[in-house]
Order: sequence, then structure tokens, then C-alpha cells
Amino acid sequence: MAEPGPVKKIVDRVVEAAEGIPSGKPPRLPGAPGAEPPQVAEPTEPRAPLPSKPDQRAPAPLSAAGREVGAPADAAAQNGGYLTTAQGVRLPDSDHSLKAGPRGPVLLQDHHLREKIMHFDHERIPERVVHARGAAAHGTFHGYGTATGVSKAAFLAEGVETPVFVRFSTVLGSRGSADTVRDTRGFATKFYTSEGVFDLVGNNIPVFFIQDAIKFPDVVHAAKPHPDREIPQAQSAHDTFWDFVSLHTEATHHTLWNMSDRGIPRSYRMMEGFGVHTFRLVNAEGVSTLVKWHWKPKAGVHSLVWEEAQLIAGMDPDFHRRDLADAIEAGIFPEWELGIQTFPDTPEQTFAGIDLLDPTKIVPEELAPVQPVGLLTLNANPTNFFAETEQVAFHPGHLVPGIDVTDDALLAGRLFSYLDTQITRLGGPNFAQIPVNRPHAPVNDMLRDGLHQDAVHAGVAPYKPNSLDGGCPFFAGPGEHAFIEHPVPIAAAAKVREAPASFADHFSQPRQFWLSLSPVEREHVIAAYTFELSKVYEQAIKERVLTVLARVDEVLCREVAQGLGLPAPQAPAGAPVEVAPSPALSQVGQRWPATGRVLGILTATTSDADVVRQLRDAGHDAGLMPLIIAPTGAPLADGLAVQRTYAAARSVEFDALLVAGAPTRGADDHGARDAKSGAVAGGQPALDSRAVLLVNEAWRHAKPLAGLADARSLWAAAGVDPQAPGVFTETDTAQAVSALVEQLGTHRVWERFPATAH
Ligand code: HDE
Repeated sequence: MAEPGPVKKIVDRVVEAAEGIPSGKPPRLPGAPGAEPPQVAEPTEPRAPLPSKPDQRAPAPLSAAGREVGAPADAAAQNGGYLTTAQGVRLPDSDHSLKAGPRGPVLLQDHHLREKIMHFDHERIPERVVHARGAAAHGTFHGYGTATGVSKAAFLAEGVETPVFVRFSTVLGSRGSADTVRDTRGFATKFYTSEGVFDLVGNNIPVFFIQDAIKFPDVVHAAKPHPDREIPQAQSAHDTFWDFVSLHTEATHHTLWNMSDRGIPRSYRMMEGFGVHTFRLVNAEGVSTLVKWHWKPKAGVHSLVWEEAQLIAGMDPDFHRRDLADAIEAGIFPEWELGIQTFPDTPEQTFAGIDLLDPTKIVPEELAPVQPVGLLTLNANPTNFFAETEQVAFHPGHLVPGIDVTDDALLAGRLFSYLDTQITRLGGPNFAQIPVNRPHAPVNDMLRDGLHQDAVHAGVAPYKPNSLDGGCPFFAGPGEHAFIEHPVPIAAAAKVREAPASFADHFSQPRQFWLSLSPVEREHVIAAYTFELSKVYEQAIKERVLTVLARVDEVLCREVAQGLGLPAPQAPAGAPVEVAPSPALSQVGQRWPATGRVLGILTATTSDADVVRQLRDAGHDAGLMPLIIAPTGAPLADGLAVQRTYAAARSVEFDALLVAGAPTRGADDHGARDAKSGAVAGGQPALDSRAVLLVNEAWRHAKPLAGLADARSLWAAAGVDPQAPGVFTETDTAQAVSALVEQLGTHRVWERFPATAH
């Protein structure tokens, strides 16, 4: 028999615990808050501190100068048995201020109170001005060696393993905003290479709103909440955003991607990543090649549907953050292949007529295939969110030998911005010494002093040339891994505030993207534009957006106009232009592994626990994460643990639903207790209305549904057509699960609701 998967092993432990089988290890479904389950009573006996959870890792224990320090890997703050002050003095009490008698007054001499409150008052640092909301994980990058012909970067060589830290983010929202809003996602990777830190600071959308960094404050001010009322939070569905992008039409391509399913990913694990700009790789012979970076998720690229995204924003605003942490905790390690598209480094810096310095343009994969160069695996959650995820400082100028920049005017501004922003966020110039930012290569800079200086520098000569420190440190040459800018010739030019003529083409690639989408993806784009623009107050802005859409596609413009109740404008002469689609841009039409998908098993009081157990085990064996939904939290007949109740579950948590019994109406299924309750259609008042809603939503969200024979009454009540695609009414448990897994390979049952716009 095959070795059970990691999820199964974990859930088995839960089951063992629920069934009273001693396993010697704490039971764990993803989501346990601590390393050991607590007792009901408050512990009072001093004891050794608990370790971090097994899924967690902290930054490597290196000195501020990137050297090995021999500290144990789990050395961490707050890791002792007794509470102390910041000065290490043990405390007998931290619950009462020092007072003159129990009723006060509080004494000014209470230095412990003063220290505790002073520190609390300063716990916050400024959030990132963009990408404030994020989640991160540790992992490794394994080089395939396939890039060594074009880059001498050591971490790309065959078999080299490099530690990495990856932070995913939304762009617009504040730190506490919801994960599932419609937005671009950041995908920033810090490679701690043997030659110093390399940061690949990309997005999940391959193009950007602007072609020149000088426009960044404009686009961000327009997209952020209105400055007077500070609404709406974390979204583009408002007047200022649409005002800007309709006037500044170089934003059209990125906006169209945002309005597509890419703007609402199902999971960080299921996103592509892009370096956006063209970079320059240099090999050992000094030959340069232009490249675009791509991250390709092994799980495929998948999205939510809009109603789900909205429901989740309320039900579980931490959905993406939780999904990433849970998957890693359950041992389902997300993986991406890093790939490059390569282009000859010619003086024109164009490929197939596409200007490689224009970050609003892609190069279709059909013209320049993505060549895999390594594998990224995320395998550990951070130990502390603030220390790691909040303080990690990325910078596109963190480059290693073999990787260089191009003259992309957007990239040039970023090279300035990212260092600058850390001064405000991280309180000074020494942020590279924060543990998560420390290089894993020795640091011998001559930068000295400054706020938060952690290194104790020896020597008397932090300058060059010197003789007092023996001339140390010395310059390196190409043979000693020095980073040497590639000597790119610059053509004679005059100083101007202008863009190249090719940058004026704002519509051909948006049209190519539109034409590349499958019919259902186009329906989603139409719905997204219609939704967003119906939230815009000013009609002039809506009309202006329609004139932009007319230049992209007639159907898109017409359908959005219809939804808004406005006339569709005519495209100007010569528009839209004729372009060939790029099928690689569509998310639909391929098959992907179902591993790590969440399966809801809906049970009833009458469900046979043996059957439920079989379903759950079959789900585990297929690599899914099954969660049992029952009327209350009480274990099923034979002690089988329940993870969700009818009152607490919502369909949006699950990728597929399996019905193991017709759910009879629970005692709490009434409006005064649970506003989700309602009348059940189809004359079946005995069914629980929350369970019916669960099934109805999953049906509407095009999710696969399977049920044992007595699911039929539920199908009828929930408006599910048993003959429709992706609905399986089986008698055999194994068959039911395998039908769902098969269907999950295409992510959703898109054919259930045929597209009509054409
Ligand atoms: Fe950023 N960007 N950006 N950006 N960006 C920041 O850096 C900026 C751009 C991206 O997880 C900030 O440390 C300018 C493109 C990601 O910590 C800031 C311009 C792309 C992250 C900044 C751009 C990105 C940031 C905010 C136009 C995709 C999150 C805090 C010239 C290729 C990194 C910080 C993380 C963060 C500036 C454009 C991606 C203010 C000026 C294009 C993924 O420095």
C-alpha cells in the first residue's frame, strides 16, 4: 500500500486523539495556535518554554554581518521560563501597578509600568505605502542548471539549494484589509545566495499600469481610498481609480488583467508570478541576454468567482493568509518553477516588434517559450509575523553577479524607491541587519553607525584606501564573484522628458489578452467592469471608460454598456486593431493536480459514521483536505471528529462538496438565532436551510458536487440539476470521491453555466 500522504497522517493523529488512542504527539489539523494543546486550567508551575510549531522556521541565526554565530536554530526571543523586564530582571507581578495602597494613587516610581506601556506605545511601524497586506513563508530554491548558459549567478547552477523567503501581498489595502479583494498581488522573493541577496520583486500580473516611475504616485493616489472620507478600502471600484485609468490609457492593459480572474486568485499557491520588467542576464563569458522572469505554480493558476471573493472578505478576511499557512502546516508544500523568456540583447531592445523596455507589454509565450531554470518550494511558516513578514525589506536593486537591470524607466524609479521607503518604515539605514534581511554571505561593508546599529565593527579604518587595517577589505574581480555592471553602450542622446514612440500603443495588447480568454473568462471580465463601474458615481467617467473599451473590443464595450444602461460608443476609425491571441494567457482548458483542495463532507444526524470515515479517508488518499460538516460540533457516532457545524460553515471554504446524508433541520435553524436560515424550496421543510444554502452556493459557484443516494432531496431543495455537469449522485463512496478529484483537475465545472456573450 502507498505511504499515506501528509494530510492523512495529520488527520489520523486528530482521529487518534478523538478516539482516545494515545499517539504521544499533539493532535493537529492545520490551524492549531500553539505547539501543544492547552489545559483548561491556567498553568501556574514554571516550566521549560514550548518550542515553535513544527511547521515554523525563523531567519537563520547569523550575525549582523552575515556570519555563522553558532546559536541554536531555535534560539528565539521570549524563550525562558520566567517573565523579566527588558533588562532581564525577573518579575513577581505584571498585573498591578505599584500603588500607595490597593486603591492608589499609582506611584510615578513604577519603572516596570513605565517600561511596559512605553514599549506598547511604540509597537507599530508605518505600514508599506503599497502592498501593506501580505503573508510570507520560508522555503528553498533548487537550481536546475539550465540557466548557466545565460547567467553566471551561482544560485542558478545545477543542484544548488538556496534558502528563500517569499512574501505575497495585495497592493491597495491597509494591513488589516481583506485578502480576497479585486487587486493585483505582489510576489516578492528574497534569495539568500552565496554571492549575496537577490530579490525578485514581482507581481501576479505581467504588466504594469504605467511606463515610467514618475507616474507611480499618481496611479497609487487614484487607486487608494478617496482622501476625504478614506473609502473604499482595498478596492478599485470607485471614481478616482476609473477617472485616472480612463484618462491615462497606458493603464488599459493592466486594468483588463485586474478585471479578469487574475484579480481574484483562489490562493497564493495558485498564482503565476512575473518580474514584469525585462532584466539582463550575463554569463561567465560576459555575454548578455535580455529576459523576463516567470513563476509557474505546480498547482495551476486558479481563481475565485466574484461572489465567493465578496463573501470570503466578510467570512474569513484572512483567507489567503490562512490557506498558505495551513497548506504548509499540513505538509502540502506549494511549488513553483522559475522560468525565463530569453531575447537577444540588441541595441533596439525589442523582440518580434515588442518594445522590451515597455512594462505595459508582454511577450507571448508562443513567440518566446518560458524555459524552466529552477524549483521553488515553500516549506515553513514564519515564527513571528512582525519580525519576518512585516520587517522583510525587498529591493529590485538587490542583485547578484550574472543578473543586471535594463533601462526600463519604471524599474529605474523602483531602484531608488525601495531603499528610500525602508528608512521610514524600518527606522534608519541599518535594516539589512534585521534577521530576516541578513545576507547569508559575509558582509564586509564600510557603512558605519546609524540608528539600530547591531554590528560591533572592529578596526579603525572604515575607508579606502587604508593601510591601518592592512588595506582590508579588498576589491574583488570577476574571478572572485564581484558584481560588475554590464558595460551597455549608450547611444548619443539629448535630455528630454519623452517616451519612445512605441509606448503610445495602449490597445493592441489589451485586445490580445481579451481575445486569448475563454468564453467564461470573458463573461467574468464583462461582469467585473460592470460591477466596478456601477460603483462609480460620475457618469462622465463611466462614459469615458466605455470609449476606452470600444478600442479594445466591441462585444466587451457593448455588454458593459448594457449593464450600465448607457449607449455603447463607436470605436474610432482603425480600432480595434487586429492581433493574434496568445492561448497561454487563459487559465481555462488544462488539467491540474487536485492536491491540497478543501473537500467539505456534509453529514446528517442519520449519516452512517463508517461511510463518512470511508469518504474522508478516500479524500485524504487523493491528497485533498477533507473537513466534516455536521449539525453540531459533537463527534459522529463512533467518535469521528467534526470540523465545521451547519451554523459556522459556508460554502466558500470548500473547493468541492460531498453530501453524505440528507441534513435534517437543526435546532438552531431559525431566523432569530441564525439569519442564514430561511424557507426551504421544493416543499421539504425537514431539511436544514443552512445546509441547503451551502449546496446552493457551491452549485452557483460552479463547484463539483457529489452525493450518496439520499442527496437527491437536497439537490432538489438547493436548485441543483442532478443531470448537470459536475454533479455526481453515486452509491459508491470511492466513486464519489474519484469523480470529484477528476473534476477538480479543471478547477471548476465551467460548462455548467455556458457563456452567452460573443
Ligand atoms: Fe513596488 N513598491 N513600486 N512595484 N512593490 C513597494 O516597497 C514602487 C512596482 C512590488 O512584499 C514599496 O518596501 C515604485 C512594480 C511588490 O515587501 C515601495 C514603483 C512591481 C512590493 C514601492 C513600483 C512592484 C512592492 C512599498 C514604480 C511589480 C511588496 C514598501 C516605479 C514588478 C514587497 C516597500 C514586499 C512594494 C515602490 C512599481 C512590486 C514604496 C516607486 C512594477 C511585490 O518602495
